[in-house]
Amino acid sequence: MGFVKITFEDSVGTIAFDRDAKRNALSAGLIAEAMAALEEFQAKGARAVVLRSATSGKVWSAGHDVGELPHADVDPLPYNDPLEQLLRAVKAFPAPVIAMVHGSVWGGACDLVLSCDLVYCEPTATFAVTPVTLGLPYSMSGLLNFMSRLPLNIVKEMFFSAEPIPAERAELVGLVNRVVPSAELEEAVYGMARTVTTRSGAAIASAKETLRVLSESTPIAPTTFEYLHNLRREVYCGPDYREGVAAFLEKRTPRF
Ligand code: LCV
Repeated sequence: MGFVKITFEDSVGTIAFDRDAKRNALSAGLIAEAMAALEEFQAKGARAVVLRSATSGKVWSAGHDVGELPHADVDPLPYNDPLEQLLRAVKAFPAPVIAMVHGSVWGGACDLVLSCDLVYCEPTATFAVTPVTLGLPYSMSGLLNFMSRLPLNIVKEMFFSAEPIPAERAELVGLVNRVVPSAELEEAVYGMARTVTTRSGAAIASAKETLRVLSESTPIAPTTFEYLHNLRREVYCGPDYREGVAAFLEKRTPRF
């Protein structure tokens, strides 16, 4: 227990990741606490939520806890994966969720940032999407989330290279709403949160849910879904995924 710190003040909830020993890797335990916090905030009628790191150190979150990924031959990002559940909970929360980013963001944590409604970061923040370093076939819903937020060529650059995108470029391509000097980040984020609390919560909740449904409404035929799922299955049942996870756990460079 104790993987997140939560506060609730003036109708604004804050969830702060507090697992620096593992660079705020999003484990099932940390996610369970974050999900419970969202439920508590909703019960209290929160008008905004801030997602941040308690340490404000080098790493905002190292992404999915790789130690909790299946090692081979099993879909690593199934619908009921804890991180997938958190992404859906953030998107469905009936008030704006604001990502306040200090430091580097990796893998599934990038998907989490892009599941938030607004993203603010400080100048040293970076954003990297890393499934190809694990030989991992990313989820269709995750790819769609990036596609709905970023130009396709930027999505492909991020997913094909796994290279971190620095804050200045992240703002340029629309990954973040604003880059703010570190000393001003907290005020910028909570200032926006306060502004949102003075607007109609009902109108915001309706607009947020409408935008979510419209941005996810990509009708595909069942055979198309099966085709795409088979593309992923061939990867997570293949040699690259087995090698990628093994290399990570053995702290060595993968050989694909
Ligand atoms: C478990 C970790 C992790 C971690 N899990 O500190 O997007 S997808 O599809 O890939 C998705 C499945 C996903 O999100 O996969 C995870 C993607 N994340 C990454 O590739 C980032 C992996 N981590 C790193 O590159 C480094 O840890 C960073 C750059 C984040 C921080 O480097 P730093 O030198 O500050 P260490 O690498 O020494 O890590 C400190 C401890 O945190 C663990 C890591 O194993 C180490 O644990 P021990 O002290 O027990 O050895 N750790 C880091 N990331 N994602 N555990």
